[in-house]
Amino acid sequence: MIIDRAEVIVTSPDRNFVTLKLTTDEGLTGLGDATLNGRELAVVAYLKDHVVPLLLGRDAHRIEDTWQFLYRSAYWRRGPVTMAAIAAVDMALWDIKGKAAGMPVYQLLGGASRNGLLAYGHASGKDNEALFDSIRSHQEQGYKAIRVQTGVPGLKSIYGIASNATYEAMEGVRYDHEPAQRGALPNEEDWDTRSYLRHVPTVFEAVRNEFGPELPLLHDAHHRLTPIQAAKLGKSLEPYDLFWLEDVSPAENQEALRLVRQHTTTPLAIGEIFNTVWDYQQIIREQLIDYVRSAVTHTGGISHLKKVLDYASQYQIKSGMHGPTDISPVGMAAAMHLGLSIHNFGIQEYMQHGAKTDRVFQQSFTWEGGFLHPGDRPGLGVELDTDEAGKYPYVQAYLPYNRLADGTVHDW
Ligand code: EZ4
Ligand code: CO
Repeated sequence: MIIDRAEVIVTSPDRNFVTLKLTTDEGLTGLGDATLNGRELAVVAYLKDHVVPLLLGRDAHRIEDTWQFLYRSAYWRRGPVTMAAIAAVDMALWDIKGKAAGMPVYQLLGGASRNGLLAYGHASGKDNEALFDSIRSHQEQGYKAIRVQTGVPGLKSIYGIASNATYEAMEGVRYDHEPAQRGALPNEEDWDTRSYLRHVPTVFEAVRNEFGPELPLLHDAHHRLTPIQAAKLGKSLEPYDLFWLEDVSPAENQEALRLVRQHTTTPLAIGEIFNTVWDYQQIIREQLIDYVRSAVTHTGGISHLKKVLDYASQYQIKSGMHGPTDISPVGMAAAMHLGLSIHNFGIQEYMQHGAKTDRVFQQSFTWEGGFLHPGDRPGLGVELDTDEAGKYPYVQAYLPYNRLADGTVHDW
């Protein structure tokens, strides 16, 4: 079975998505997600100019060989653009293999290790009242685990809070929350670490008082803290029994997690911006984290992320795959097939896409009682409606960035 056609489809129904579509000489198609938020067109060029020409005529069944060929023959290894491009090829080939076998991809990965995937949603509010409403509305939708982000007194707009601008851009769709904003320039947000560190524990205390001890709660510090600040936050949140504290410090310094770990028993999750197993080498071996945050889309596909998670499983470290709105329905489906099959599944982030996105990507997953399941259609179970996709051309959009009160650029 030969790869006969390879198309890169860019569409922006509610936000930008990049999808690779492979077609075999037997007429089977496979989809792969290559969306890299705010840098989408770099991956499009990488695929179109340098990968598509290499794929045509290759054996569609040779997934591992194709992965190794693309990774090693580039010479320039790793990096978000390269690994998103390879991820898309890998996903599309798994999709094709599933269709050829007449089986959902999770069956090819070893079969189901559980009945469904516990998923968490994003609750947010600029103050506690708005946050509580958002938590309640998530519980009404069935969520059994909830990420909590709030405004910080004195800061205008910060990461993780659904804004009115977002609602307007999304034409009323409740995205809670979509950080990329359409426009020619990135939005500037403000940041103050001391206010944040003072405020967050009070929010979790209020949430525990209102919602009780059972509800699993998560929080994302989004790379903003130094190791000692991160340690302090982990410690101050211990009474509120978090499911995890995410991205406490900039993730490229793996050693920083040693210091954090020495000071707190709050579970740590990291890795949404990692691309390969090498980014995890030290923090997995030294057991410095509890959850692996990589998305299939940004870590070289199902084949590579499975290797990372198998490595993590030797240390009782579990999956917590990234599932924001910038992971397309194809990338989400890939995460669900992988998550259902591995033994060390932890939790799946699930934010829900808008109605237009769901019309472009026809999906077969189910979401019931707080649990996801990829469904039993052969392959990944997602088809792309090219007519619908064609209605929504690419729109420039950027992630925001941060400045401190004195004007210094800070981590976002
Ligand atoms: O900011 O996906 O845990 N989720 C996150 C996300 C990221 C976006 C970046 O594209 O941190 O909201
Ligand atoms: Co995050």
